[in-house]
Amino acid sequence: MPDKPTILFIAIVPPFYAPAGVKNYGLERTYELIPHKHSILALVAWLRENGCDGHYVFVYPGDNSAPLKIGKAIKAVNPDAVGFSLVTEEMVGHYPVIGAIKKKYPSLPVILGGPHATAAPVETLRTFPLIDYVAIGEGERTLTEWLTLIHAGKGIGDMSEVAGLGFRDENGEIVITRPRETFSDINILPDPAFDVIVNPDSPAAKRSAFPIVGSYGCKFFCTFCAADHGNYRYMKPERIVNQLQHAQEKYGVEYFAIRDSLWPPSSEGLDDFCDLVESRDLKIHFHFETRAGLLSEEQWARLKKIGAQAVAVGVESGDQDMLKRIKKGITLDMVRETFKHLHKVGIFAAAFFMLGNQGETRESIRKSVRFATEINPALVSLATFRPLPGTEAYEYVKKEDRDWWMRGQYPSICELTIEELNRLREGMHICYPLRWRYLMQNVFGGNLPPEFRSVCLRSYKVHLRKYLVGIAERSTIFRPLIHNLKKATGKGE
Ligand code: B12
Ligand code: SF4
Repeated sequence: MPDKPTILFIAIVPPFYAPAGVKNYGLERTYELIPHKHSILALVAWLRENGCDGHYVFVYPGDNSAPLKIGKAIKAVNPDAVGFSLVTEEMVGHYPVIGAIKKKYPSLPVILGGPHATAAPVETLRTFPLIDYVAIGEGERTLTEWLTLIHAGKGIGDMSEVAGLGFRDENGEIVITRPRETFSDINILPDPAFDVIVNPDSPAAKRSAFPIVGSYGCKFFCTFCAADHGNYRYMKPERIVNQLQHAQEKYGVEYFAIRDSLWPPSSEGLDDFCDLVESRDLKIHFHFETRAGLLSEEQWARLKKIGAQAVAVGVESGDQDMLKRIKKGITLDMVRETFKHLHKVGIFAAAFFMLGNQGETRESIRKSVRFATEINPALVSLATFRPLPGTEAYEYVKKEDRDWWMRGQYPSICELTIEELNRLREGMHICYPLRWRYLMQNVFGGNLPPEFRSVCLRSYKVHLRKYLVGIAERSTIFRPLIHNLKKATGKGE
């Protein structure tokens, strides 16, 4: 047994973290994504500050050596418990790993936290009998209290005083303890334990898009999102700049992926952030996600000056009634103004749209298409809506369809079928850049720096090829030719 309460976190990382590297927002330079879970970094840091310890082992999907790697980590750490931090769509993929651990180490307690456990604690314990405990909501204090009891040899009979916990009692009945209070000020939390994911001697950190998250919850109420709505807290700009500086000095990081769902947290805090980056003379580059209507043209210009390269704006729909229905809290005019600033300043701007939210119609999709071409971003990203537990939109899903994530087939909650939505999404992705205005704004004209123009030109060429192949595949003259070509190059059916 370890000398202090110790947990080993285990994760199968999502495929987009594959070592081959990805191109963030289509940027010319390739940055690697560090296979991490921000929750785990936050929890490990807290554990260390509070008399406990935490370790992390990750494996890639389909890796045959995964059981060996996990087994080695369990042997090396000899933990009191193992922990998982999962979103809904990871539950099914991770459960066999939990099964394998339980088979080999039946007495090792398993605890699950994160958005799925928080949104559906009772269902999780009912559906996944090998999960012993679920942590509901913010996990720092729940975990230290629980782990300390586990380390002291306590079991389910002693857990009822730990807030924010779910488990099965001696009779198999599910017990949910009183709610865990949230931190009113997250500035008291330690910096994430980056050392569990990055090795200072590895060149990988230098090539990475280094992850930063500086907020808990969200102040908005979008119906498709499972964030802790209305309970928004964020770290002071100084805390974030310290993290950037630390990562740069210790690991040689140049590029940061600010992962908050909403950044900067406020228009007012932005000036402090920029002042700090400038006064410390940090040479950084970064991208982030933001909300329309938050920043002025001057603020966008300042962000560009201190290293902002790309930004994704959650637009979701080009139909004002849809925006209202999904409680997005923005207007189309706010979006128009934001993209006007971004074009003027010359920041690579992506617009994120969703297809298939509640009340979506063919007409509202037509409006989204028209709106996307009007605001004319360098990249349009479209996602087919998935109704996640913990969201308001989940209430629109028929009862019998609510376990869709176990089957891997998400249901539609609007008048279009999933097949129709996916077809439209694909078509829109292909056709979006194939316009003269796109080229004039993002390639031949506009204010984007040269490396981003070439990204846009490449996007144009890739989609033009797809479009032409699509036409040819449908034509009776070219179809056999393409079939034979694909066969000859090994890309065929
Ligand atoms: C940052 C972020 C990302 C980042 C980084 C994710 C990562 N791996 O760290 C990126 C952009 C990569 C991402 C991707 C995705 N995300 Co995301 N993401 C977020 C976001 C904005 C913040 C999460 C965060 O890091 N918060 C800070 C940390 C410290 O807090 P936390 O994660 O809430 O963890 C706390 C508790 O949950 C608990 N806890 C968590 N794990 C554990 C484990 C144990 C053992 C214990 C005791 C406690 C515990 O304690 C933590 C500290 O208090 C949230 C929205 C939000 N505002 O919360 C969505 C969110 C988590 N994402 C979501 C989704 C759906 C996804 C994707 C599936 C999207 C997609 N289709 O690709 C992928 C899946 C990625 C993955 N497999 O992890 C959903 C999950 C909803 C659900 N029911 O599943 C959320 C809630 C947004 C939404 N749309 O509703 N995401
Ligand atoms: S989608 Fe973004 S802005 Fe809306 S509630 Fe979720 S985190 Fe907040």
